[in-house]
Amino acid sequence: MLVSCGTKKGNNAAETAEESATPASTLLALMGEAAKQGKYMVGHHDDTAYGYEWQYEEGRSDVKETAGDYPGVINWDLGLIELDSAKELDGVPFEFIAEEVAKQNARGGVNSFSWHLRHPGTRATSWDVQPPVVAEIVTEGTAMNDTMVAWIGRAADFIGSLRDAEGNRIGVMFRPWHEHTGSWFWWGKDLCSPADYKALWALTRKVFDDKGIDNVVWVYSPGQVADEAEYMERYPGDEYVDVLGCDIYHYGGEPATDDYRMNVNNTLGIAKKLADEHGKLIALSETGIEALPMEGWFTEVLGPLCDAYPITFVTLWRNAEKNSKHEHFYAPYKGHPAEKSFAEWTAGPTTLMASDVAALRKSMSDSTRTAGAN
Ligand code: BMA
Repeated sequence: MLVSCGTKKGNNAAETAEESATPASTLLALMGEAAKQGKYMVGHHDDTAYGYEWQYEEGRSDVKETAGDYPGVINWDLGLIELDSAKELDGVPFEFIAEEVAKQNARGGVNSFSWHLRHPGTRATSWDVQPPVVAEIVTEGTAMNDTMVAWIGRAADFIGSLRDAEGNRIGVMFRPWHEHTGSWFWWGKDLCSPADYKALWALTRKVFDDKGIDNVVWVYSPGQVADEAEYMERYPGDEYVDVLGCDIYHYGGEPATDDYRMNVNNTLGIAKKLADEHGKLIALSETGIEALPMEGWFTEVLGPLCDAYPITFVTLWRNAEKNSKHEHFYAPYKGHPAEKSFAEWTAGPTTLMASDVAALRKSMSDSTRTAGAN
């Protein structure tokens, strides 16, 4: 039997916005306003934790050192929180993440979370796809269901614990069960049925909702798709999702630039059409070209693609410290040849860095106050 989801109505961030403001509805309104103004936040994974040539140095950020400001969005990963680990899968301590989330929020920026969690059967990594396990996870009364309820609970507790200096919950994005249109993670398409995948989302939402977690904007992040049917085949439903994202990387270097353009154009085009129909926002939830072999990539490739769609954010993957993983970086670092293109793109009128997001928040709260005074 599939786990039936409890909460079908009333707790979607967009619906709640009309009733009473929550950290989630406030964040979603900010993201909607950005998209409405034809602007998008620029994101970077693990931005203030480490960079190409440093680790855990207060205030540092490869993005800030090349673009002049912190990113509009910092993405973090929850992988290993399920096992109660003190550090996530790339070694970033969860306590550090909670502090950095508050700092990013205080400077006006936004935070988001991905989750590369372990395989609940083998306890190996997300990339351990055998044996298939989602069908059992979503079947009530099974050991796997119990395990996953506990694991999701730990993720929910952490997200719910994120607070600003005044003790208020910080609104964040969460994009669980990502890239499921491929089969490299154990929740991928060849490892479970569409119904089981959707039930996994329902289970996730039920655990979060039962705990009263009200600070999550939910992002659906398939990989690139061929058509609308593929984008929607495993879509959990409008009541579970706020943003229609996609994770698409530029593989194959310069010769494959047109393929990357085609993939992004095709999937963002599909996401835009669906978002209009379903009343959702869209995003390029993960992207990048590893080690930036094209120095003009941001102004010539990524920027024009992002500018062509009403996305609310675009996130670049991490800058692994050079001795921890060889040439695995997606934003430039000081002195990298792509620095100029990155600085130009992020200084342009459509991109929002942390201080731009802060200004947008301020303009929204000013106009709310003005409206209230009238
Ligand atoms: C991948 C790589 C890995 C990393 C994982 C989770 O794309 O960056 O090195 O462990 O993401 O962050």
